[in-house]
Amino acid sequence: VEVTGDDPARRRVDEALLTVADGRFGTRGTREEDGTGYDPLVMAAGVYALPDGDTPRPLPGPLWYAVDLDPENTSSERRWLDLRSGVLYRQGAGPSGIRTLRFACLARPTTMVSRVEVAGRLESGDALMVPPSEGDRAGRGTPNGTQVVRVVGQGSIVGAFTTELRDDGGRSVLDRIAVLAADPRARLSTAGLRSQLTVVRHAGIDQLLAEQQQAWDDRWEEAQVSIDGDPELELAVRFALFHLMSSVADDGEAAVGARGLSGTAYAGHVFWDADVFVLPFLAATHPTAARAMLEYRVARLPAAQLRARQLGLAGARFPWESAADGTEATPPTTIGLEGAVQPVRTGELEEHIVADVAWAAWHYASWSGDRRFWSGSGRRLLVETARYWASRVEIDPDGTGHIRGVIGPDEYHEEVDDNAYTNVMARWNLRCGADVLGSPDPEAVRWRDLADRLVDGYDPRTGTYEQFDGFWQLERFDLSGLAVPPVAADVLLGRERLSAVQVIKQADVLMLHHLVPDEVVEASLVPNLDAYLPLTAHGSSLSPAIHASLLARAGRPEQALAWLDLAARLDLDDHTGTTAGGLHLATMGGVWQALAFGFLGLRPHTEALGLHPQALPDGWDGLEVRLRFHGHRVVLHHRHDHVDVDGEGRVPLIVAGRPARHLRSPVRLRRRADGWTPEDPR
Ligand code: IFM
Repeated sequence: VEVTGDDPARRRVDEALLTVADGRFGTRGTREEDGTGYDPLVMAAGVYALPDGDTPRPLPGPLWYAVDLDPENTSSERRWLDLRSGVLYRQGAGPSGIRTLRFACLARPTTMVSRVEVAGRLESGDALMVPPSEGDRAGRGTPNGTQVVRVVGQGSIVGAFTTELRDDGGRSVLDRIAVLAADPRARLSTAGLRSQLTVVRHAGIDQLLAEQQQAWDDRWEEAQVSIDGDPELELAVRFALFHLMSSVADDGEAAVGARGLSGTAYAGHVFWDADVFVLPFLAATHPTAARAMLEYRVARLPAAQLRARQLGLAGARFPWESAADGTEATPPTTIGLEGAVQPVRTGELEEHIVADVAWAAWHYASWSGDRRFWSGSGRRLLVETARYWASRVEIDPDGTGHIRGVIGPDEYHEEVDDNAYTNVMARWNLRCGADVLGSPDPEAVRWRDLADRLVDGYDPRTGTYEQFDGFWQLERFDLSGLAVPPVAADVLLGRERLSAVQVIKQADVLMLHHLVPDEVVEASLVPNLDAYLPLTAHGSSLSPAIHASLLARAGRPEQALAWLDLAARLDLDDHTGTTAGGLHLATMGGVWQALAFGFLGLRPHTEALGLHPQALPDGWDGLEVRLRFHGHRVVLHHRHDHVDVDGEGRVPLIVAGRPARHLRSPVRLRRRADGWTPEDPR
């Protein structure tokens, strides 16, 4: 992915696009010498500064790559991010002929490498480790000749580096290896850092570069996606996958903020974006990373239990926005367009996050077959979230169950009753929790009964779910007269007006068809797509890719492709004008889901991989997706009239149809009038 020149209007966007990260630390693609007018950032996953007002914000780390260079003429220089190796290159066009490379070692996370090469002389003192502008919270020193910088907030980040300067035929080459460490809760010592530095210095840049290439080769081998016949989309998809892989650690706990490690928008907080949008790609391609994401939730279960108790409820109430300690991190207010202070009610009311966390645990366990997780901390997540809903559901005198006063995924309508998404996800959570507890358990019996009583707004006459109680009574509004979606309808119409009309921010009812297709009425996808798509502003970046996935499943490939194109290029083209604040990781996860869950119709069943291939867009020659199911490698190649399922081992498959066929890979499925049929078993 290449950027040419230095367009001041695109600068911050380009910095986000050119981020290099290793799952623990991210470094935006700011140049070595860039200062004022740019937005440089080194960011550590899940590490925050002291709360600024009510909100913890990411603690900026030391700018380990900075070099004291004369400002370069950047108007026609080239920078490119090599997605195959995770290396950011720069080739200047000015007299110094500057060339640089930079990467975050995937093979040795927390180790960073840079090389700067210019005509003329550099001094080793030109290599800087610049503390972020955090005043007295940052310190620097040079114990034993190693430059060390420490930044302290709620947590802390320390960095140390070593440099090597040489002359290469009149050109100075400045190599630098830096190591960083972070702790979300404590002040770190630098002792471990120095020994790590000794080891990586001994390895040297060339070996680190070779390891980097190998580590990325291995990751792509597991996760590659190819779209034959549409190279532009293929590159955009790979760009998304690259950043998903870069943004999530694969051991310990992975706090995955809405913008990953590429920017500070949404204050680095963890939303359902992580559990529902990002996690599925990792569960299917690099399960240890998905597991680390769940460990983040598991470690914050006590905080969620405490919140439920404080609300007079049982179980666990996860925060809508989560930071280091697992308490609610949503800012209570924001400044609106006219400068007025507006309340933010999502932290109080967007409760579906509880079921979203449960769904992530179930989904990961189903894809990976990780039984230890499922019977240990996964079980605890499922049970405590179900317990929450059991205490939250109100039973009316007529025996029906209700969840009142919530915000659903459509945040344009606040404090609504019986939001279909929340109720159906709660119902799914109660049933799944009951399955985990087992039948003779009286609590499980009660949960099943509550689940059966919960209303879901389904109308069998129309085949649609009412998004919340009273939604169909709201004024009908012609969105097409306002602007072409995606559009921030709240900005154009104002919150008050929006709350009174049938305009929705993002997939809400339709998220059910996407996440829990067995929990909604069969064949209700099309009526709900037809009902809700015209009302959807796509004011959230989470929306387009999910619609692409559902349109593919509804057999409308060209319409699906239009939304997929938009989602895949959302950051590359800065469609929402917000990429400067960081990449939209949820959208990127949604892009993969549109291909895997949409066009290939994949879904995990307890013991088998579900497969329901859909029609591909005419312009594609084929779609190849690689993944793992229950530890076995699977390669799916869809070519319009047939699908090959290969890989290692004999993976059990359930191929959709009436009746569904139980098969094992490797197999070629041929499209016939009566559905997908195995061809000459191999
Ligand atoms: O989680 C999303 C939400 O669904 C819409 N507003 C932005 C959040 C963070 O991406």
